[in-house]
Amino acid sequence: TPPISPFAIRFDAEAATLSPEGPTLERRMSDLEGLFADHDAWQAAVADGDPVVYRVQSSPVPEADRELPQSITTIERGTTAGECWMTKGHQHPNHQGEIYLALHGTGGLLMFDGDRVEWLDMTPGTIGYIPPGWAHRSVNVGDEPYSFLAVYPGGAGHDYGWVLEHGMGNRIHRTGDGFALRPYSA
Ligand code: S6P
Ligand code: ZN
Repeated sequence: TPPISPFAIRFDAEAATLSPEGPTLERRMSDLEGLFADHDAWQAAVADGDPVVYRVQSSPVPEADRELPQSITTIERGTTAGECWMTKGHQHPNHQGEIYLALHGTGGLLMFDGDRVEWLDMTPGTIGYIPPGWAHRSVNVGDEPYSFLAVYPGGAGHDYGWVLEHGMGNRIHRTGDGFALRPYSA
């Protein structure tokens, strides 16, 4: 891909939009196979309307080496057998860092390096730093949609298989008065 020319991107934190717009991705429940602990509950949700769990809107900066793309992810509020709705989660194959800026709602950033687990509370204004080598997943633990801006190296890539193989160390469950982190096997 040839490098692109400088241009301005309009960032509307209130509306959680970037313009001009690049590609938009919609992830439905059926796209999250094998990620929730309760497979039957996941399957039932797919059969019952296959809801959109999250959307990712990108700016037109290409996902190519040395570029610095951005995207805004919005995760709907919901649970599947008590587990909070979340992104698939991925590892960057060539271990590059990334930042997230929380915009709306109440979320969290779950990170796992295959050994250690870290959780960051994400409320509007929080920048979460994802160091190289840490798989990352975003979780909506609040009562409204949770949105955040991501800025990441264009050549970082997305390894989703890593998460299917290794998990994310913890699962996030809704409780009576909030949420709880539970070991992955539970
Ligand atoms: C890309 C960055 C985000 C996620 C997005 C969706 O490096 O981390 O743009 O792609 O939040 O999550 P996922 O796990 O489905 O890619
Ligand atoms: Zn990433």
